[in-house]
Amino acid sequence: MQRNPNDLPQPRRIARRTFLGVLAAGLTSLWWGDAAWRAVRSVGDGLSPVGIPIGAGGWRIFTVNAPMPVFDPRRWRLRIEGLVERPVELTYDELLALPRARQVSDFHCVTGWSVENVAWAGVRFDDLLAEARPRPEARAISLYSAEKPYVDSLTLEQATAADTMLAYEMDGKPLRRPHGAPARVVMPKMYGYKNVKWVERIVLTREPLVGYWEERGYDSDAWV
Ligand SMILES: Nc1nc2c(c(=O)[nH]1)N[C@H]1C(S)=C(S)[C@@H](COP(=O)(O)O)O[C@H]1N2
Ligand SMILES: [Mo]
Repeated sequence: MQRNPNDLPQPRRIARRTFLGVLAAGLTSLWWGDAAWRAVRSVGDGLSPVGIPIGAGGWRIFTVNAPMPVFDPRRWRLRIEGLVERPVELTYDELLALPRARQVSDFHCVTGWSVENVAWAGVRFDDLLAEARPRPEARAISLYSAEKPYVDSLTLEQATAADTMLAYEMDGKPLRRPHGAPARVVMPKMYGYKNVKWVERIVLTREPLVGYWEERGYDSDAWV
């Protein structure tokens, strides 16, 4: 039986003191430091996403395991493996060299907030996967985050649907750390939890795997 996401406990309101503290720290770059993440974790119940209601344009920053991954352009690699003829490992420059796609789309979190008209640039999944040559039996991809153990999946049909990409730019700038630098999934027709941040490994599989939040009760049928 599939549960209705609305039956799940909603994220608790961040306590006023914590909120003011985070807000004050937000005025400095220190805000993205580990202290803020300890504050965030202290209000989370571990059962529902905790979003930090700060960021331009109504974004809330979601994370399940502090501290957020740090992107080092020289060491970063994106692995593509599983049911493929040729597993590949891309550097950041190699990712940027793939055919570039752009789109403007809305973003919806299942907990009820949205951001409209986000400008993204990135790579379409058919271009991204082409070099690895998916085998005919591959029907889905698992998208593993550098933020462990976050993972989710898309069928190949969903991954190659219009407006779906692995994005490396948001609103004209390289993706920032809290939004998943250097690369995140953007699938505007599905809820935010499918939009895995800090993607570092893509595995081709026969069946879509049950994602992090799906294991905790959200619907695998994540269409908005
Ligand atoms: N690695 C990782 N990716 C993630 C999440 C997360 O906690 N960790 N949260 C998801 C959820 S529930 C939402 S709504 C969006 C939020 O994106 P944002 O943090 O850029 O606002 O990221 C998604 N991707
Ligand atoms: Mo979400």
